[in-house]
Amino acid sequence: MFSIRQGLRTASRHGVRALSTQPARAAPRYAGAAAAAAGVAAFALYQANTAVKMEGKPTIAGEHKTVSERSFIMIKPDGVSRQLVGKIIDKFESRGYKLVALKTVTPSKELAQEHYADLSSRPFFPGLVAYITSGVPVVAMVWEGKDVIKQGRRIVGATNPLDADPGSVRGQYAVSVGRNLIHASDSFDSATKEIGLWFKENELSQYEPAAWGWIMADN
Ligand code: IDP
Ligand code: MG
Repeated sequence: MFSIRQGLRTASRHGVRALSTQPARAAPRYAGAAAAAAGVAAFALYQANTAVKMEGKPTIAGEHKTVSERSFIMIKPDGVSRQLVGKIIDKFESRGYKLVALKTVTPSKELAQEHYADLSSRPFFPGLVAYITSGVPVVAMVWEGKDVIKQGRRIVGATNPLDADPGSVRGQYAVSVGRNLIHASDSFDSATKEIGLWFKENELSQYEPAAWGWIMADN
């Protein structure tokens, strides 16, 4: 059975930008011409039956390059164990970003492997999964606001803390690449995948912070 949502995902992989709010783990693992044709057909059907504007409009990660852009930020087990949660959150909050969702999660091996699937062939992958699944929780968060994906990476700092700017989380609080405290989505596509992987849509809050206009206005 080929659902509309599966069709949307397939259409998206074949270059059609589609609204997608489903977790990445739900994505089908097949490809090919038949799936592409079915995906385009489902996409057309979806367009005909919905008022949602498709092109450039929000995925679960908001709308790229607007104030609705969202990033997935995760304080890793060392950040929680070292009791740095408040200091880390403060960097995002006081910059002016909006907290959309936050929860502690003790990740399963499957969740950690899916989150880092693009690194599965790297030699450090088993150690990375063991680190994330140490049994100490992570703090999974979604933050929203202008350029939050790129700025989130700057707030977090370089992957190797020894290369990270001193004012970044990693540059201020870490010295080892294997214990670098925090994760931040590295692109809009990653943010869409990761928010969908860690959160259900109804866990993502819709509200406007009191100072939002003061912070986000360009005049
Ligand atoms: P990022 O977290 O800055 O996006 P990635 O290259 O995506 O960096 O790697 C994901 C995570 O894998 C890193 O944050 C770090 O925890 C771990 N990692 C990356 N490179 C190494 C390494 O060389 N040794 C051990 N762990 C690594
Ligand atoms: Mg990465």
